[in-house]
Amino acid sequence: MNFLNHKSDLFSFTPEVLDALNTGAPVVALESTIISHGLPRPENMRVAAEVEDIVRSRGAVPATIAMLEGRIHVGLNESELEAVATRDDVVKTSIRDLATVAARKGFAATTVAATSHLANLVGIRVFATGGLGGVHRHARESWDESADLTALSQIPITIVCSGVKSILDVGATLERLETLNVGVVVFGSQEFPGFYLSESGFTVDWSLDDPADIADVMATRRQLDITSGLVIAHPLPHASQLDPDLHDQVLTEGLKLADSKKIAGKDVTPFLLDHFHRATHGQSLVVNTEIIVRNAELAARISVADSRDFSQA
Ligand code: PSU
Ligand code: MN
Repeated sequence: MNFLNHKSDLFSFTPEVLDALNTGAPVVALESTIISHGLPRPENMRVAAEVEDIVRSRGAVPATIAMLEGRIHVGLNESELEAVATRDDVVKTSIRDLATVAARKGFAATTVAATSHLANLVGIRVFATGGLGGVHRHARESWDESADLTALSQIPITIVCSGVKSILDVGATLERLETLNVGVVVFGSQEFPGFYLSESGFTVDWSLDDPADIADVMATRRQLDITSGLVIAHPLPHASQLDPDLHDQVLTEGLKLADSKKIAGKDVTPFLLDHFHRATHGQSLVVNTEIIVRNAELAARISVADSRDFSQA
């Protein structure tokens, strides 16, 4: 873990994250694409701070990951968070782009894929986000499948999310997660969640409802040398979900709009999320915020249980 011991030009840690990593205290990784490209300004800044607060309140240290002027920051102070939330030159960055943005001394918001890679590299085992990337609708024609999937097939991180974004083909994504050996467990239910919606219409084989049990699964995966990721899907309570009829209507509109505007590649997900926030007059933003905050809270509880197990192993 020489990233921590040597002053590297490539990495920068906040003191609280460095201390937690050196002492084995619980740390939760948080991604930055959700801040720069997933939420509208100025709410993105407020949500990012709220998410960090809830992690701390549950006894873990938040490590929001981003690249600033070519340097990877694990943990952001307030002005760094503000840079990610407000600068127009922050690039949505997956694993393949990290080194290129670094060479240009650029600003990068890391996706689930890139955040998982960096978190694992520095020894963070738990990560919270909103919704995973996955197989897009009409992927048969577009071949658009998020690099989040292949990343999670190779990175032993536990990621708490509200399933995959409902703008995607959920069934196809679940099939790909199976092929890619990514573990999938739903927290407190067997209904795989649908991001803005509590249910996606798909069920999974495994359900756990205690963070300590999830930490046990993580420990056993380490013993078995299983090096793929573990998805903990965390459904919203029904009372908090977006109205399903509104959801379906806005999604149909959004997909049509994206098609007519020829939105492609990495712009598809930010475009559709933005369409939701506009077309629901902020209702989807309220739901999206609750998703991220709840996931961060659960991730912190898992991280606390896991760091206890890890230090005893
Ligand atoms: N979840 C959210 N909002 C987001 C994302 C996830 O609630 O903005 C981001 C994540 O960074 C994820 C990315 O990795 O969207 C997936 O993008 P794509 O579909 O282009 O792979
Ligand atoms: Mn894509």
